[in-house]
Amino acid sequence: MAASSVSAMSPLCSLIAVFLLVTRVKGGASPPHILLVVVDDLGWSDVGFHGSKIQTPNIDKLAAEGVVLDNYYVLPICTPTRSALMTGRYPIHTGMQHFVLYPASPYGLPLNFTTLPQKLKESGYATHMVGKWHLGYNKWAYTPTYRGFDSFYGYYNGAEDHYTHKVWDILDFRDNKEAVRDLEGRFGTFAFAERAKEIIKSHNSSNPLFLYMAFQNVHGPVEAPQKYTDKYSFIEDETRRTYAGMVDIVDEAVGNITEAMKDAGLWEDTLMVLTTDNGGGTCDHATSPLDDDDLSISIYEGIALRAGDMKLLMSVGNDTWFKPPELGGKPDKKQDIPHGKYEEIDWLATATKGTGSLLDVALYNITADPTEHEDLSEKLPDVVKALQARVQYYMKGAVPSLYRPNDPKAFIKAALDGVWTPWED
Ligand SMILES: [Ca+2]
Repeated sequence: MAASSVSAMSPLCSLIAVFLLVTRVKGGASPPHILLVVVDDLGWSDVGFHGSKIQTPNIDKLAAEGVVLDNYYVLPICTPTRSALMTGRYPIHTGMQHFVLYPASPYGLPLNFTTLPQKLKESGYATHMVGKWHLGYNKWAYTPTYRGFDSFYGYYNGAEDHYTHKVWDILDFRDNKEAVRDLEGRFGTFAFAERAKEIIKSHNSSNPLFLYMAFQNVHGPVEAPQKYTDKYSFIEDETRRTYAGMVDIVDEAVGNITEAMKDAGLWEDTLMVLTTDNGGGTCDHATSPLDDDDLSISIYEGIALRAGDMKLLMSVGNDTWFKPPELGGKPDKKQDIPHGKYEEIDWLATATKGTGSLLDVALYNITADPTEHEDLSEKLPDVVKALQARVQYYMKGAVPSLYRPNDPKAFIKAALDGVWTPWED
């Protein structure tokens, strides 16, 4: 199979995530303020309004007042899903479909794609980003303040120590372009919430505000101040208990930020969206719908396409997931593909290797059969055909992955500067 179509396969795979939308926008001509909150790797069952014992009163209140989307789809890992969020495009169309960017990855979200903050700036928005970028920084042109954000306070990579702000033992923290070297010991989420409050407080309310809050919580490393973990002493597993504390912290931050918007008189004209980027990172003891190690970062579903009640899967691992145990399937319901075993470019080849075979097609009525046990592909061939045609439509525009291996020069520059920094300019 040609590289381009191979690359096109996996990024359509999906996971169900936590999402809620709160709109209090009054009628009128001026555009609303937008607060876009991404909670990294937040698990499905780890919020109060989904029945968790982890306390998320602020998020629960927003859910009660807003719209909860219980069933929607995202990409399975950080960089691809964030590239989609910033461009509105499938990663197969931007070249960002490969795994996540590493600190020395010599590429990023291609500069020819317009980003969400760039479009909002055209509409008169003040645009601010706080938190995790993870869309490239090999050159300054790839960094947030060159991609549509008026200001940036956060880190370029995928995750760092929450207290030292180091990735692979080197600092990764910026205030716009300047390295921030005095935050040692301060838990990142507190600093992010503080900056958000400052942005909100100093915003001129006659202009629309776009604030992209990309929390590191609840992504690993699993760390939290004891004050927050002590509330969860009933959780025996220490990692899970600490993770619960991390969720608690981010809920508190959401509460503080929304409160700041109320104090500043912005809230009544604000569209707020809260989502996770890829669902629960089970390796960090979050929960995911299928509750299995590393599932959140797998390409488990191959191609998934949803239209109305129907969901089409193509090229998925043909193990036993499509045959539940009560019908004779094995209890180990799937063959997951640990992310470390991905081929560098060719995800489908990896999938084939990992699973032994691929199931060509499966079709489910998600409304009637939410756990996807009854494959309707033989009963409804016309639906399969229509959805396959749609997949082909998307795949026509697919481009090869931009993946390139780590560049040693990135490490040299970072070591010299004492901070991860663009190294190709
Ligand atoms: Ca993530």
